[in-house]
Amino acid sequence: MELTFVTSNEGKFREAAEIAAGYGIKLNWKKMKYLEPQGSNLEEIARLSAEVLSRELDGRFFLEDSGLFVEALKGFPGPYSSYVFKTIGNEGILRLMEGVENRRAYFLAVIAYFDGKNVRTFSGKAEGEISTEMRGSKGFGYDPVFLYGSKTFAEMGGEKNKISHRRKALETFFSYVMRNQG
Ligand code: ITT
Repeated sequence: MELTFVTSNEGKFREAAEIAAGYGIKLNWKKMKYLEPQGSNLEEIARLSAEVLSRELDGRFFLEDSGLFVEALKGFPGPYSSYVFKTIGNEGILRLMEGVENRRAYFLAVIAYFDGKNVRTFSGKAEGEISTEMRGSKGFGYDPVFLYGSKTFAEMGGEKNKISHRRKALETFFSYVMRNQG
């Protein structure tokens, strides 16, 4: 089976392609930016993005909206994760967290799949903590500041792909498409 993943983010595509291969699914990369409506939750944003994009693209596709939610920052950057990463970046997150004791955070990934007719969403979560310094050089985005146990995602490499938010969302999604489209 082949599926099309619409994303401008190479890290997201690389991880998803590896997970898909384990299901015997070939992922095609539609590398493009699309309009992301403002919204307070990722599910709503992912769903609306897919609905708008479905009028522009031919056939089935999926996209994924993800974000980092820091408890002590009341869920920031959350839906603004992409913008915050491009502006203040990991250094900015560490600075905002200076002297903060509660370091709990989670990553959330929401996949929106357009099956040619309707949009369906699937989500996955990974819980961890914000580190006190950047560590590791693998992965992408916020990986160097996201501690999962004793390692950051950027120190884990391939292990991240076994337990991540993206992994969990994709597992539910792939099981669904295999069940429903053979
Ligand atoms: P597309 O919308 O084109 O797919 P994007 O990078 O803008 O790409 P998002 O809008 O979903 O993606 O923004 C998510 C932000 O969170 C972005 O800055 C990512 O780098 C970061 N992010 C998402 N998943 C991550 C992960 O597994 N590890 C580290 N950072 C991640």
